[in-house]
Amino acid sequence: MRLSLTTQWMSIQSSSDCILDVPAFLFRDLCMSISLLHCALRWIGRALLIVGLVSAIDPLLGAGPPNIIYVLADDLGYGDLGCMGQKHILTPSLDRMAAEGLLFTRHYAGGPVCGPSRATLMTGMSQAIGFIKGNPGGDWRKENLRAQDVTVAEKLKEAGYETACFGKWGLGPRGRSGYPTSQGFDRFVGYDTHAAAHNYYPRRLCQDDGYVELPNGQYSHDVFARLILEYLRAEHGRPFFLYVPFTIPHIPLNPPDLGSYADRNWPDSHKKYAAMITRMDRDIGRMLDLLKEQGIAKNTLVVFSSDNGPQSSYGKGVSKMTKFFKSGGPLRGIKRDVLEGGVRVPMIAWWPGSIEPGSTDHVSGFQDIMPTFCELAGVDPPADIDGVSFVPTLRDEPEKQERHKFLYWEFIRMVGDDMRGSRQAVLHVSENVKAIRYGINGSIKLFDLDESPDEKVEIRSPSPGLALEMKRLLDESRSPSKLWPRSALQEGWQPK
Ligand SMILES: [Ca+2]
Repeated sequence: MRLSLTTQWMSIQSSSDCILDVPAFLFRDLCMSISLLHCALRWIGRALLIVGLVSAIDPLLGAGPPNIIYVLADDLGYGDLGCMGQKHILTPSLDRMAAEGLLFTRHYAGGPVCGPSRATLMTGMSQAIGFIKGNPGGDWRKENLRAQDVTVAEKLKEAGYETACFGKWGLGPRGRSGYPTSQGFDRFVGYDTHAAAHNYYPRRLCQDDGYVELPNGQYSHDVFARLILEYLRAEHGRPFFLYVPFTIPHIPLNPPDLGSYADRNWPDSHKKYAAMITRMDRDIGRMLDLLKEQGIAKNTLVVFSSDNGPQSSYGKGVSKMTKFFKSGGPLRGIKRDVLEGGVRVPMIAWWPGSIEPGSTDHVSGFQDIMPTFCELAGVDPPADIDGVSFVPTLRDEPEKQERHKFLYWEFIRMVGDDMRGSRQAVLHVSENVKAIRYGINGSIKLFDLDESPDEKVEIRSPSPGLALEMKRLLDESRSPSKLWPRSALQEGWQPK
């Protein structure tokens, strides 16, 4: 963030209007004292003005914490937005958000599929140390967030925030410990499980601890979009945290209309996919406009990202559609892969007046959201997380930014998955080297992401030290788990 703080101090340090020429007349000493006093008063006045300005823009210095809105797309690829190089799908609002905000080009999802990715987002714990290492609902393993798991919503509540979640939750069904209202959210409207979210025209949605019936043919995404605007129009006596995990562009591809794509000479699925993303983009634009209209944009941080890479063709690997749109951008891999395309996602942070426009290649991940939001809210994050606050990056203070040593992801193959075999990956951040292993007894592939960002060309002769370090990280980063045991990473393993 190129905070005006820096600019103000620089202008003072470069100011020369207090340098005194000593007058050569009789009352020289008296005049000099007056001048010095005058100069001192001007300095004090400026200092007070600066403190006032700074406290108005910097939540850490007294103006109170900002509102925070976190919008999450579902299965949106690294290359699906115009600001990330997309040529066919129109995303004018997100492009504008990126132009006005800070675009993170090295941001990583918590995992290659919904469940662990969202668990990391909510808890600040990566897949290496987190409790949920695979998809919780709708699969063979139905574990969810436990009562003792601390979410970012709980921490922000502790800091005095109002909290709400509209969209797809996926970390615990109604009536269980993982459900949003048991995990720090005052309000929840949406799908409690992943499987439920696969129907875009549901008869009802969860609403707090009950249900709300929907009219026939109601597209659920439109409900969430309307709820956001209602929420922003309502009076909030306190700062708020609004978490919006949209279901777009996850399958099924069945939006209410094809928008501006109706006449394109594309397969139907392509038109629908593009129309879904543009619909979501339109609603994000309405949200940003309303924040400005309400006069709260300058005290609201909005973050946008996606929970994993683009979808597969469910049984046939990378789909023709994903190839057509180049949804992964320059990266190789899709959802369920630990290749870059499976886990690297766009992230935009927008906060007019506080975050200067630009882009950053700071290596960050979903686990960093917890400590970042906690820092902005003025509350300590849980001690046992492995996320790193990126507030210094938001403030354009890279010299103060703590770096990750490594990032870890894994995918345990589940029954019915189109991916063959389980896999792990680790990114050694300072070396920018990635290690990928299919099965814990498999050979390790090493990629230098500077030399081969699409992970097609392996490092030919890695130094023995680097090879050993990467193997050690793959072997030892992972915390023990009864539910997703290390043995499940073996080739051919089947759940009991
Ligand atoms: Ca997903």
